[in-house]
Amino acid sequence: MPLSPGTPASPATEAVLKESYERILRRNPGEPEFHQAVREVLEALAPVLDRRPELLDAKIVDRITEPERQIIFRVPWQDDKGEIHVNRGFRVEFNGVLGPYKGGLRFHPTVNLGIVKFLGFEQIFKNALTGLNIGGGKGGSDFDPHGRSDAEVMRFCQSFMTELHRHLGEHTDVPAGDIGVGGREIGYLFGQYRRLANRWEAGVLTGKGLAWGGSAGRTEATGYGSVLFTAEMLKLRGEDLEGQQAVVSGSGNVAIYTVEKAQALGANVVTVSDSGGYVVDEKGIDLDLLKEVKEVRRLRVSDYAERRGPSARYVPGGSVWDVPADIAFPSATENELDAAAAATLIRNGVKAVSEGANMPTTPDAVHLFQEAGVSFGPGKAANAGGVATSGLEMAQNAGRAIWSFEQVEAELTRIMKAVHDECYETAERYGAPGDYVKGANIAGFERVSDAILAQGLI
Ligand code: NDP
Ligand code: 2IT
Repeated sequence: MPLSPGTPASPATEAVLKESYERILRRNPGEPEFHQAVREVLEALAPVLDRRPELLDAKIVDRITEPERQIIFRVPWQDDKGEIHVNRGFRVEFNGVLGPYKGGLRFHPTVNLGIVKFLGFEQIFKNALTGLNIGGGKGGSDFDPHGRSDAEVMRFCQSFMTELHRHLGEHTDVPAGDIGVGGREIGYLFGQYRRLANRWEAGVLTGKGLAWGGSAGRTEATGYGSVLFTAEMLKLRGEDLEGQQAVVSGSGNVAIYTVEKAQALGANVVTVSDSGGYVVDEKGIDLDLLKEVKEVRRLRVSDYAERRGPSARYVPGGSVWDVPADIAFPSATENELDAAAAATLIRNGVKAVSEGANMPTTPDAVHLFQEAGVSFGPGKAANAGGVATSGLEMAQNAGRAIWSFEQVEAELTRIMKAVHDECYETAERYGAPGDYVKGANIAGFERVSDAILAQGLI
């Protein structure tokens, strides 16, 4: 399979891409998610590299796919019974040309170096697309917060930060949340950073509580942004969200605020899910109940169905993508929507797909959507509202300012439209109209590459 499908590159460019990709596979064995993320970006680059040979001469592809720094550390902690556990912590500082490394922390048993590298690599281009000065990074641990008490989570976070703090700083590296890391965890992490650094350095973490340096709207931002991106895609089809049936996967931060914004714009959202199964609710998801079950009580979507009454049905296992919909919002995790699921969605008439999660759609599924004329918003564009609002939090912290929810939402709306338009226009300019995947990858790549060229051999 050539690395320049659709828009064949010159033989010289194709050869360079192939050689680089083979080297990446050799040097990063056993990291399939990282390979997948890199391949998707490389597949978009042929026309850029053909037009701009200086990027080939500067070996930008080799430089951009090698992290600036990778930190792996031991995280020992004690549970409530006094038993000792040892987890592994990661922080990959992937690319800092545009600003301090920026990206979330993920606490989930599947976390390993390859997962963190895939997420960090995506983050470089996503952050570039926001137009803000933030570099790309990601971190996390194979710690599983499910079923742990607040005290256990606190002890884990304190131990994690005891090592990580020496690598962070408001001008150096600024983590935030991701899967398994929300407001509670950010609070414990910030408290430990403050003790160790002896600095009340608000800009060192984003997603903080509103009373101590957090930004209004950060909790909502990723989900809201994903819906706003969808609204822009639909506008080009002469449509909006009013009356559209929507399916959402996941029931965490991104999913909940996707439901909230989609409902506010008139969509009928009928599903949410978790790793155990999904709920289909004929009357539309009851947002207050969902928040109560997930945010307050930290329960499962099966508990939502139990409390909701006859309109809701819990389907253990199974695929949420079997539920017919006009719009699909994959908002749980990577590779959760495969080719079979895409075929089902297409058969059921789906018009738009917006990746609230990072890389939730497998490459085969992406191609099926694009061939079928479905508007497909890739994660590095569609879910950029979260990190963009983290950028706004950093701006408020730097200026010791507090913006209103309305101010933040207005800025988020402006940024999501700008991200959409840049992806759309870049795809047109490079001969792939309507291909937001190519548009996002090329636009992000060019912004980062130009900064690398300007900053010399780094
Ligand atoms: P949360 O931890 O709040 O929620 C994660 C949700 O996804 C839960 O419902 C969880 O179910 C489900 N899930 C996680 N792993 C799996 C799995 N392996 N299989 C099935 N379901 C799974 O995380 P977020 O909502 O913050 O993150 C969701 C996605 O969005 C991730 O891909 C993340 O990288 C991405 N993202 C997050 C941003 C943010 O600001 N938070 C910004 C941009 C992207 P269960 O409880 O059963 O594990
Ligand atoms: O994937 C992501 O963009 C995030 N988890 C949010 C990162 C951030 O720094 O806000």
